[in-house]
Order: sequence, then C-alpha cells, then structure tokens
Amino acid sequence: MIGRARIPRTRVAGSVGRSRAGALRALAMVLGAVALAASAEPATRTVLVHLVDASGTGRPIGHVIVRDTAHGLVLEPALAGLTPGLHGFHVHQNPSCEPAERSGTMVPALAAGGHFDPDGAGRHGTPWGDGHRGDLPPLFVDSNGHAAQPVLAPRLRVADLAGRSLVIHGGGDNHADRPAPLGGGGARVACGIF
Ligand SMILES: [Cu+2]
Ligand SMILES: [Zn+2]
Repeated sequence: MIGRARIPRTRVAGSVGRSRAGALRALAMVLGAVALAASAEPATRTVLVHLVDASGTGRPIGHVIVRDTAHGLVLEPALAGLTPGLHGFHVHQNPSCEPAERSGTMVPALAAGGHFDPDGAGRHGTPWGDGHRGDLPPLFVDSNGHAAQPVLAPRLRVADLAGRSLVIHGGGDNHADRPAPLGGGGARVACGIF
C-alpha cells in the first residue's frame, strides 16, 4: 500500500513539475509576444522603388532604406537608372504608385496623392520647416544615374510611413510653392510603397 501510495505521489510531483515547466514556457512565450508587440513598428524599413509612367509601374530601380535616428528619419537610397542631378523627393499620402486621370490625361503615380501632410500645413516647404511633413531633401543622382547619398527628415519617424508612398520627381525642388507649386519638380518618375 505504501509503495502504491508513493508511486502516485511521485507521478503527481512529476506532473506538477512538468506543468510548472509548461507554465514557465507559456509565460516566456507571452513575454516574448509582449516584447514583439512593443517593437511591432520596426525602427527600419526598406521600400522598393520602380519607375512609373502614364501606363503604370515600370521596372525596379533599387530601394531606399529608412531608419529612425536621434535626429529624425534617415533615408538611404540605393537607386540606379535615374537622370543625373537633383530630384524632388517626397513622402506622399497614399500607398499607391498607379497612374490616374486628370483633365482627360493619365498622370504617372497620381494615385499616390499629395504630399504627406498630417498637420494640415497646406503648403510645400523645407524638411525642417512647418510645411508638409513629407517634404524631404532632394535626391542627388550622380552622372552615372546612381543615387546613394542619404538624406535626413527631422520631422518624420519610420512609424509615420506605413500606408504612404515615396515619390521621386523628374525635376528639382525649391521647397516652396512659387514659382511652381510643390517645389517645381514636375512629373513623378519613380515611386515606392511603404
Ligand atoms: Cu512628390
Ligand atoms: Zn510638399
């Protein structure tokens, strides 16, 4: 009887031990999930960039890595196949690079919408000013058509970019609405979706 009584006790103790281990594993998983949830918005992100024209999205030309820093959002381009010089470079409102019709004409990447403007500034400005928050420093493209120089957007974070797009314009950017609106960069030539 004693022996038979001991065996179940041992079994009970063993099963308690196992369930404790199981509980600890479950707790570890919960803590892991909490840690993942806390870091759900990654501090870095990569956006693939494609050429765009009136018929839609064209070939890929590289990517831009964005990361949070103590000074704001850094955008590191790794792009090829663009025309040399400075290009207007902005975060646009919508997660689309599709063309759309305006006044009977198909406009490249028009579905990206306007410049990201969560503050309702209503005007185009400098990356460090008080205009659209999507206004970035211009993208520099070297004589070989490569863009590799990082730019800094002090008022943006990676967390702001979900559901937005990144647009490169054919022309430069004077960070004002005059003489031409939206910095004067003109047509959208390349685009990526965050
Ligand atoms: Cu733009
Ligand atoms: Zn703007």
